[in-house]
Amino acid sequence: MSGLRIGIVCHASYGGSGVIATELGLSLAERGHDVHFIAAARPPRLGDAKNVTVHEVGVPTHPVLPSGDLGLALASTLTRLELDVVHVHYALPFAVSAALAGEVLGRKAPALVVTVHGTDVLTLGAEQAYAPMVRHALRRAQLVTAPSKFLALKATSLADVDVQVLSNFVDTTRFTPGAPAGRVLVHNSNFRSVKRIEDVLAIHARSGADELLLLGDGPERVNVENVIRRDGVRGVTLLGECRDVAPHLQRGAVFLLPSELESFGLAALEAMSCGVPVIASNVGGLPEVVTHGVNGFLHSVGDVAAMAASARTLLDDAPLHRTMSKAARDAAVSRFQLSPIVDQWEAHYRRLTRTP
Ligand code: GMT
Repeated sequence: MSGLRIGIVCHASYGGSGVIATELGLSLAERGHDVHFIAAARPPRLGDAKNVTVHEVGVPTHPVLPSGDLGLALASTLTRLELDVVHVHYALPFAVSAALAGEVLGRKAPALVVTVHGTDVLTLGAEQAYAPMVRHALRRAQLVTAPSKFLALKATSLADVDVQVLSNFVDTTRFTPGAPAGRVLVHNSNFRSVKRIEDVLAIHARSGADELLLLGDGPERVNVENVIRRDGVRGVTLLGECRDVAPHLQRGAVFLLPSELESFGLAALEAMSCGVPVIASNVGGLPEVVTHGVNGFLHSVGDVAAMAASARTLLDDAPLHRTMSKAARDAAVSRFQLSPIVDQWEAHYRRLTRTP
């Protein structure tokens, strides 16, 4: 079967949407497709992969347009690439750019696939300033997907379109169980306020853990450092952004994700694949990933006392930890493995381009 020319549009970030887009594109390239990444910069998890083409979208500025316009520059790039399929990860601004490029190209337009990921439809995309454009773009797409039932419902109510659930996934051959380094807690995020990292610190302080590994970086970093100093929180290691997070996850006994909201929680899934049970908030799509009492614990947002008590239980009760660790790994392998989910993507692209 001939390979397709597939464009993947994503944020060049360590965030979950960029990770999923990158892993999907790399898998498609391994399967013989001609994969083009279109982004503001090279997505970090691509590393030095040579079997894909990266188009870094330049955004010219001018005194009359001081911050430039990524959305328009991206749309222009898309008109030049002669793609069969363009798959955008994030509605805003990418789906809008791709819809605009499609209007320019007319009958030569590639099939448009939009995967919404979170803030793009939950908050930012629902703002009056952007909602009409997001709605228009979702309606123009041949396929709109969301990684969880929770987000699919939200996207449907925003745009009144059919949204299919196609789950996020994890490479269970790379994210494998390691040797936990003792009473170690781990958290991995883009350090935005929605992640409630102060709760992560408070859970650590009350749990009796020896160490907390903080992976990632973002706007809350300075605040986190200040709280650590102010409250004398001990045993915290700030690792910053890491391209390969698996070795750090493998050191953990428990993964913490006490977010205000998550449409899915890819960071939790990567930890589960490493056999690390998760303690998270009972919100959004997290209950579709973590099963309370089986492979982790879910508590109300902000219930630091309950989360700390669950962490202490897992640190102190070795047989329970072993059972939950195995259940976490089993869930990742049985429900979220990369290959069968990439099969589903491929089938959608083939159907939309009507190639044999
Ligand atoms: O939308 C965001 O807030 C950022 C986005 C990202 O790029 O990481 O995160 C969302 O997409 C991830 C991948 O699907 C999900 O794992 C995250 O749960 C989701 N974040 C939120 O819903 C806050």
